[in-house]
Amino acid sequence: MYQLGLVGKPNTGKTTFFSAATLVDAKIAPYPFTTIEPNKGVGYVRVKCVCREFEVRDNPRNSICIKGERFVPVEVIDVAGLVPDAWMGRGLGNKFLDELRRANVLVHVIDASGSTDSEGKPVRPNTHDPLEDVKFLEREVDIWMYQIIKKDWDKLSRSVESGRLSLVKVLAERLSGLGISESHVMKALEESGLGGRKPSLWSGEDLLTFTSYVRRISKPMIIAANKADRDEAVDNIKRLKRELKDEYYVIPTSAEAELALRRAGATGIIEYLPGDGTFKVLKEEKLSKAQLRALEYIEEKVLKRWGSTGVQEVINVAFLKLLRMIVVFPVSDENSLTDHEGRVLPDAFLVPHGTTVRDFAYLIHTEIGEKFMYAIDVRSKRRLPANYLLQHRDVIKIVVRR
Ligand SMILES: Nc1nc2c(ncn2[C@@H]2O[C@H](COP(=O)(O)OP(=O)(O)OP(=O)(O)O)[C@@H](O)[C@H]2O)c(=O)[nH]1
Ligand SMILES: [Mg+2]
Repeated sequence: MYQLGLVGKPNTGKTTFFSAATLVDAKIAPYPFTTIEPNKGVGYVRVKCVCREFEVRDNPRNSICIKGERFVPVEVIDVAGLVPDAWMGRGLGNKFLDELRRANVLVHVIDASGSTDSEGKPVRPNTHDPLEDVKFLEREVDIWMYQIIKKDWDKLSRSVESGRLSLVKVLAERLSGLGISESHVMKALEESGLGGRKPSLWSGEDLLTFTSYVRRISKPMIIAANKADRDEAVDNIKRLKRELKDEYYVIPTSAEAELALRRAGATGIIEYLPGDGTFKVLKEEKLSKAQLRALEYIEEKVLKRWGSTGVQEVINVAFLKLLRMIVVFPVSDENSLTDHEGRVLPDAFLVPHGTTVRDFAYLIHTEIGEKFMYAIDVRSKRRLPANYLLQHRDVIKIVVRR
């Protein structure tokens, strides 16, 4: 399963975001370092299902369909907070970043209300500039990677220059523990312009430049401007969006609001679909005065102000825009849209853009890949060649040799 990692300084709402996205209970508290061991759970990318278009009732297996919206699972991991100079051992250090090795995308959760200092201690709202947190986190992650690369760099660069080892292979091997591949390294060498330069001539600065490229390529990041329900966050979010527009998607979020709505939704007191801009109270009599007030607050300060709580949007933008992934619906029968067991539209798979139908066949099962003959586009009933590039929300049938 693809994985999304939540990062940031302590006390910004990472665990609240995690719980809101996964409905897994985890400790949330208004002080730093509440989380020490990582939390893991399943969250969802939300896409329009194809069931309504095909006018069928589906029986999803690997995903969930609610009111024509398909929720495709992704793993969410929430780690401890990171403080400036964690790489030197401050706070909890940066060892726990190793937990993010499998993360395909990072969500930097910041406190947009400016009410926590650089270490996550509560301060008066708007006395800390959240923009600073963005730069600090990039640096901490860079140094974490840099330390891994620079170990016996001299020895490594000599073996590269003597022709015994290839630079790409050496770097990829060094970084493989962080989930970084040869293609990530190749891209970073190319984009940084360092590919043509002898490794023994790389300065410390060059190494850091390379690290920063490889970080952006292998762990792309999106910003959740959290605590957006607080009035102090409003101007900050405008400024963050403006200042960071060339580098980041900045999405206002209220993780706390999302958690409250999801929990109320799970008990059936309200009807709420993650990502929606509205909710409906179903059992008003079950709501306490405090709960009613909380719902009014959410309506006023979050939904009317921002359109949604932002949590679902963050997950969607992370996978569908930043990683440019698509969702594909495979079926075994192009007429009934079922699998072998008669389930209608059973699966929805998240795959990288650029996936061909043959790649997709291999993703489903090696044997299906090996026996692949052609595919059928269920909408047009046309045959698709092996190198057809899958499109978002394609429904396909794969035909294999017997
Ligand atoms: N107003 C507001 N408060 C929030 C929001 N999200 C989280 N909080 C509060 O922020 C505090 C910290 O939340 P956590 O989720 O524990 O933060 P964390 O980033 O996981 O903290 P560490 O585990 O210590 O790194 C708690 O008091 C939350 O209730 C939000 O959207 N709005
Ligand atoms: Mg936490």
